[in-house]
Amino acid sequence: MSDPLAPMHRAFSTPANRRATRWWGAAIAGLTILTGCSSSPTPSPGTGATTSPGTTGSTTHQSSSAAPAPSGSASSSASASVTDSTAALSGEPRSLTDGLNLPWSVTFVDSTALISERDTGRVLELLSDGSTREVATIGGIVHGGEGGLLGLAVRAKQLFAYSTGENGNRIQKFDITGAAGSYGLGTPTTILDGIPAAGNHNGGRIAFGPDGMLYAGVGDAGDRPNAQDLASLSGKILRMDLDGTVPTDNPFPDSLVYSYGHRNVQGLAWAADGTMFASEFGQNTWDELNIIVPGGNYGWPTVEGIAGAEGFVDPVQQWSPDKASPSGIAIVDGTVFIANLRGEILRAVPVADPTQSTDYYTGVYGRIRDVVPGPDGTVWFLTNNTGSRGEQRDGDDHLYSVDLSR
Ligand SMILES: [Ca+2]
Repeated sequence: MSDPLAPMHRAFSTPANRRATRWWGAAIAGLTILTGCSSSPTPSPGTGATTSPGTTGSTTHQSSSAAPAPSGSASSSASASVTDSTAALSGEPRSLTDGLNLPWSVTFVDSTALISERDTGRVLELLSDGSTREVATIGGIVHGGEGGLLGLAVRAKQLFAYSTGENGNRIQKFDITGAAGSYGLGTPTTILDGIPAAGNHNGGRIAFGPDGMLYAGVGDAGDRPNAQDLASLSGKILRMDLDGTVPTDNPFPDSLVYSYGHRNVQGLAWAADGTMFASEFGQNTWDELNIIVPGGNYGWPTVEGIAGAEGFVDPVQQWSPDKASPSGIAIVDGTVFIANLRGEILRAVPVADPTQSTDYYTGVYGRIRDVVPGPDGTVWFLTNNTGSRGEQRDGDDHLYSVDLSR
């Protein structure tokens, strides 16, 4: 723990990290193009400049700015040019179910969707007729503010849930009993407890990586310095085995910490090549989309957004919180989809060039909390208009499905 940089250097030399390293190299090459070639057909760099507004999607472009690169990562490859296209959403979203109360997360057991509700503590099952039934109510939840029942993830026939209990935030696992139409939960096993909790910044997203490990986005719980303290679980992305123990190949010995210097991470997803993405709420200036490398320091609270400061990994893209406030993310067909609350936008970012983005449905469906890969290549997303911050629309809240054009 005494030398945070040592694990970073070790991490950057691992095979798992070469993918990210290649991307950084490509980004640097792209920057050279942006800054050194006036005849480049790329749009003018700028944060959040909308170039082609439309009813279904508007494309924005942004400078990737000067990201500090891991040592030795410079590459002549320019594969991540800004000409890469984003998979497009097609047609109108269809409401799969409505009447949800502060839904927070959606995941699947076999082909059945399970939905968490933050304040009721319920896990719901989506039935084939579009109605929902209660699978279980998670016990021992301490409700208040942004705490409650948050992220869900399923592995085989076990449900993992991140919720706020009397000792702080915790991750529990449950055997899933029954079958579609009659799912239930067994008794809980708490695999991690005592994650600092607060009215705000509880993180709460959990997801399984391609390595089979469970990852959790944890907020700073309002105690900013903890994000830089490797002895604290606050302001981190954690990586654990399915029983909550530390994997032997985590970047810091005997520590669940996978990356640090985060303010509030509520979105985790992996590209087909294993590159890990995470969304993060900023304070007042910049919300972030980051590529996560093991042992990386993402800057909070020292810096926010693309700072170019030594020792910190910069986001690959940033947005003003009023145009974003990103919660869940999902990767489908080479595109990172980002659910945005305050910005009321479903945003699409190409994995091949994460400095670009396309906005969908701005203001149409209200606050968007989560997005997941749906069946058959569709994209599913949850609204979040119930509760004190939302402006309720008919039938809120909804789970929607939308097609991708191919
Ligand atoms: Ca950051």
